[in-house]
Amino acid sequence: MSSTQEPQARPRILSGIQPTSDTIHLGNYLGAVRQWAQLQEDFEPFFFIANQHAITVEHDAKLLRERTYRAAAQLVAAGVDPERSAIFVQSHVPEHAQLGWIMECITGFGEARRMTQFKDKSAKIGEGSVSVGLLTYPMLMAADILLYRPQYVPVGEDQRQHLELTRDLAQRFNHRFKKTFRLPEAYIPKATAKIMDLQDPTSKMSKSASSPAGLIDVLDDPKVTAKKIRSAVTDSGSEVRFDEAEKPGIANLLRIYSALSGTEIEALEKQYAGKGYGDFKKDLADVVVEFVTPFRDRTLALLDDRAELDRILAAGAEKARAVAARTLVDVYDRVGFVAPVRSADQ
Ligand code: ATP
Ligand code: LTN
Repeated sequence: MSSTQEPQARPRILSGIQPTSDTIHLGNYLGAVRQWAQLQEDFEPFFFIANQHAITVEHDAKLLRERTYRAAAQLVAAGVDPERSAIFVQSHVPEHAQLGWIMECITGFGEARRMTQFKDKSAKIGEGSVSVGLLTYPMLMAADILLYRPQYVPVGEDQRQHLELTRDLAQRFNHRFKKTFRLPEAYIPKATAKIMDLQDPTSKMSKSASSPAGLIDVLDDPKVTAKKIRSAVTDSGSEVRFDEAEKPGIANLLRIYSALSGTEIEALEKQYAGKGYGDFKKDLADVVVEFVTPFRDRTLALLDDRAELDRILAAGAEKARAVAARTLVDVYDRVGFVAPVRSADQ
């Protein structure tokens, strides 16, 4: 049996996060990272910090290094257990870039240009100014995924198109050469796929939000966070009811409340029947502070021990390379690359 067809003890999952901010926001946490911690129970997990993706746009080297550590610390603080999950840095596993090249060579130029994220970003800064890396980013992402042959890829809704491309490329490769890759599925939790901005509940919460008041940064001072919740935009009327169309602000707050407290939205509606928005937001602020305070403390403690973070990342890269290197040997063979012979064997 060839190495990529070995049976897996537990089905794998894989996901990545870009180290492009000092702290993850509540959308990243509820939409992605929290699932990672939950899924590690039943799957064999690989989670990485996508530092090679982070240089597709202009960046500051010192900040990138610091944010890489911050991302690692936040994953561990969020409950991703380094004993159970491989937590690693993308550039520590060179097979990502190596398979990325092969993915680029089986992708059409027009196909790459049509990706929504590329179109949006190049429209914003102009096609002449965007890097070629931004164009080929989805092929690197396909390589990130296919190297590990995961069953699921937990991401937010905005990554669905990249997952579709990954499946297309896997199929194309399997068809053109030999069945090598498993077709991965996106794992997108319905309830928290999109957490909205607190000041503009029709846009998703994002680090590039127009106003910082709409964004809950998980490492912010909990007092600031509580204030942002209390001043979140609500809707006309005074009833705490889940109505996405009429009451997008309250619906978003109910989602956050339910996700963090584990109480069903219907039960929350009952609990707040006859009470106003003020009481509701005050209680939600307490719930959010109860979550962010220990999260922040754990993250800051981890950031104080860089040697421990280095150790976690080295162990993660070792686990990841063991899998990635085997896949790449098969891929190289199937595309017709001559295997290198060590001089000692000659
Ligand atoms: P941003 O929009 O803040 O720039 P991003 O998508 O670039 O976020 P990443 O750090 O690359 O941020 O994403 C980490 C994960 O968080 C991804 O799986 C993404 O889909 C998810 N995510 C980002 N924003 C939200 C949101 N508002 N609601 C739910 N999930 C989100
Ligand atoms: N493109 C993703 C980050 C990312 C990723 C991946 C996610 C890079 N490679 C592989 C899942 C699997 C983003 O911007 N959120």
